[in-house]
Amino acid sequence: MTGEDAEPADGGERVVSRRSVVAGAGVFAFGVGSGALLGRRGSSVAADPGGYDASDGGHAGHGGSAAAAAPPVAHAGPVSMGYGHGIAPPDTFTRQDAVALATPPTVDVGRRRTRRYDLTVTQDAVEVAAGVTVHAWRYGGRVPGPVLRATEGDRMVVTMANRTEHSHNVHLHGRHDPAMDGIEPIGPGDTFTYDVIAEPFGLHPYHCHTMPLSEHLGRGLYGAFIVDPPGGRPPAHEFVLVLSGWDLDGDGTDELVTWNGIAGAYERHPLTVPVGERVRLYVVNMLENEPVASFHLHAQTFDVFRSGTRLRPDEHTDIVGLTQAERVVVEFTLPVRGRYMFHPHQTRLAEKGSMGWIAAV
Ligand SMILES: [Cu+2]
Repeated sequence: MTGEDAEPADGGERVVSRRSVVAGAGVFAFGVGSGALLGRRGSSVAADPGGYDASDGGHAGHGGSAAAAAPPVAHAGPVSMGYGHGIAPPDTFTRQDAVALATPPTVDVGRRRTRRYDLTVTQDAVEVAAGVTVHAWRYGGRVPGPVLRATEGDRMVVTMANRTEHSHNVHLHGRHDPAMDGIEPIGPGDTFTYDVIAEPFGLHPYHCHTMPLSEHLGRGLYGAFIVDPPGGRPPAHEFVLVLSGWDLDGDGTDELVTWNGIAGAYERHPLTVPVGERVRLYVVNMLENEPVASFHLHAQTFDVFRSGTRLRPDEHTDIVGLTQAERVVVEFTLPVRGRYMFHPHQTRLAEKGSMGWIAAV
């Protein structure tokens, strides 16, 4: 994302449109207020034992063959995959899809400019785990929505065209004119443009703020908003991880808990980084139905920058708690080749699809 008026190029639309096609005829319709999000349960969980091979640190797969015999997920409960959770992503979900969802746009820091973002809202059938399709509301054709990124002081022009039959809006966290706070509903077919200055630097969420909020967030209207400090941050391999859930049956509990919207995304397709180089994760908790979650990394400790709003770490640990809408920037290096597990330490949540790997290669 460079140049004046740069667009948020993230490849997300290509990724999700393919998943929508896959959803196909198995989708069940449901009305607003009925609660249930679910399409159907799939007929198989076709695990990919080769989802991670060249750099698995010497371990033999991560449970792929065991999962091949697993029953359909979503309501079946966790299935043993050795040290995985047994919730498989859609069969069509590729490594490229997983990386695209986690990769933030790059921003050339240091000079003020205007950045424009398109957060058109659509209602789409989206396969979020193998054989599990939901009726999602999406910003920019993906869940989470596109990663908004700017340098502190940039002008951000965010256009939301509402292509659904329900009102929505875009509420940015951070600091701005209250007239641009995104709490006024934007009706079906209408368009609204938010015009704000990006501040303060840090990591913020954005989300729909239309009633009932639980449904508008639960159906997928949220995303990450990175504001870089004027001088930037040190070079690093950067990934965005948004934790959220899917309440498939409308009971107020998430049957699936996901990083970047897809159950098992990073168990099937580990994020890879070079040994010994700085890694920076932008971690946002958008779980709507859980009061608290966390980010825990195995086999290494990390610096925590709470909300990313200061340049000195607040703590050094291997787990950081995250209440609702709370977020952290974490930084670490992985000095030894191998796979490093990550998950919420609320293991009940990890077992619902939010176990993942970072592989140092
Ligand atoms: Cu909404």
